Amino acid sequence: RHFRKYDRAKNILLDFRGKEGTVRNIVIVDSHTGGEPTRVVLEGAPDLGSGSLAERLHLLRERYDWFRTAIVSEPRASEAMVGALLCEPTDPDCVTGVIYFDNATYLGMCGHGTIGLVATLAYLGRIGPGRHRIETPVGIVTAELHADGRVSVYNVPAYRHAENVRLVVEGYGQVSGEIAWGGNWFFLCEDHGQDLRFERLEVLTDCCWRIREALVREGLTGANGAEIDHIILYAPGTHGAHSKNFVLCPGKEYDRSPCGTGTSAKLACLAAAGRLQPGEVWVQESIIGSRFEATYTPAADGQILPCITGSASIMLEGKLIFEERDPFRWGIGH
Ligand code: PYC
Repeated sequence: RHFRKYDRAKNILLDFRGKEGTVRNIVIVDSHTGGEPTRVVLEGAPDLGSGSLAERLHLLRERYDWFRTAIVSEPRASEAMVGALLCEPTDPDCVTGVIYFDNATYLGMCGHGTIGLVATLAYLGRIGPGRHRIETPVGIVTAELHADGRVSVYNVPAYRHAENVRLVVEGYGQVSGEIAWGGNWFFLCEDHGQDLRFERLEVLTDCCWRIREALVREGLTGANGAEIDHIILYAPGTHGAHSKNFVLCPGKEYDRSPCGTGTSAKLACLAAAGRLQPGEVWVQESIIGSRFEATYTPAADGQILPCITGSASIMLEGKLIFEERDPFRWGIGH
């Protein structure tokens, strides 16, 4: 880290392994989806080659992680920001490829981010109403831009991995829940005993973090040992919503939106339990009161194909500046 150098004349950055990366002209558009921000990076990323999106994510993580922190960390962004790096897709039928990341890590898929990405592409005049395929590191998703600006995301297949998982959570006692995949790994909990109110963000964050620690302590994972890095608490919804949630993301930030991949995981659990029929609408409310509408169609092997609908608002377009004399240009703490 200490060996990073920015050569202003040549417009290159040498990272601590001596690799070069361009840091000028990082062109962005910011949006928010139900309160959760997305920063789409249009230009200026390091060259990640032409491998699969999963391979490019691996390269970004291993070699250019400073790029992630520079884009989404404070002081340039808020810790809630999710980055969406546009990439050339390997499948020519896709309108774009995308790699999502947040203040702590990289995301396989991101529902609110895909809604923000589609709204951004529409704002830029790159797409119009209709269906568009988007390549992600965990598969191709289809997004439909409706004439009124709403976006429906046909997500990757979701499934329940484990049910009735019991945990003893330090400071909170015993809870039970389900482990499910919806494009990321989730632990979904209904019997947490917490009052899901916005004023209680700190205690809700602490409770979820302790659940996450308990999962690690008990060696509980998703398929193939994957870390469960998203925790969701549920309560009855308000104003006609079926449910309200509090979602804790990997970097200890809560999702302001109802979480598209989390809602996909929820649908998989509801379907597996026979609590929601194919095509039936599930309205998921977030801790700040924003909403997604969700439905599913059954797929092979007990999996489901979720469809999540929401809308995003464009907030900003601009260019990021990295001054050499700025000690926090890669983000506070990086
Ligand atoms: O909407 O899928 C989502 C998401 C994941 C993390 C933050 N939002």
